[in-house]
Amino acid sequence: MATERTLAILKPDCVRKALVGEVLRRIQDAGFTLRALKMMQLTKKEAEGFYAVHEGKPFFDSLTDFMSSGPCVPVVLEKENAIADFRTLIGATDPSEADDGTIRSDFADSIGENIVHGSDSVANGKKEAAYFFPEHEIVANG
Ligand code: 3AN
Repeated sequence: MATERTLAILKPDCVRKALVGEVLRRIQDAGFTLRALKMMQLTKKEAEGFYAVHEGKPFFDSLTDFMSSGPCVPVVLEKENAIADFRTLIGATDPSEADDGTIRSDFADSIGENIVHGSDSVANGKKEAAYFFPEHEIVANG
């Protein structure tokens, strides 16, 4: 299997619930290596840019309000098969459908506020990582 990178975001609900440490612990216990990490607050415009593929959907406005409502923690993660393995670790978008023991099943309140984002393809992982981190802020080794 190929080594891949995924862009995770510990969303504003994760920060508000003081779950950043717990969620990072689970991510690292699952074998992911941290390549970049910071805390920042998206503007509404930046949230709209990040979720541009969802523009026009009924939840677009509430999603981008939520994502810009407080600090979040974007993280670049690396692992073999990172895209699929990360989505398995976090569980389904709707936490009520997420498998037991997944991050969303354990911590998320709703489909709108679901604790964590993970890229859905290698190509999107690259694009999303670049949305938050210039290349020199992504650490190659360690
Ligand atoms: P995922 O984050 O699991 O890849 P996407 O990409 O389909 O899910 O959706 C992006 C984000 O939009 C989700 N994380 C969720 O917060 C929000 N979202 C998706 N579908 C809905 C929905 N039906 N109602 C409210 N929010 C939604």
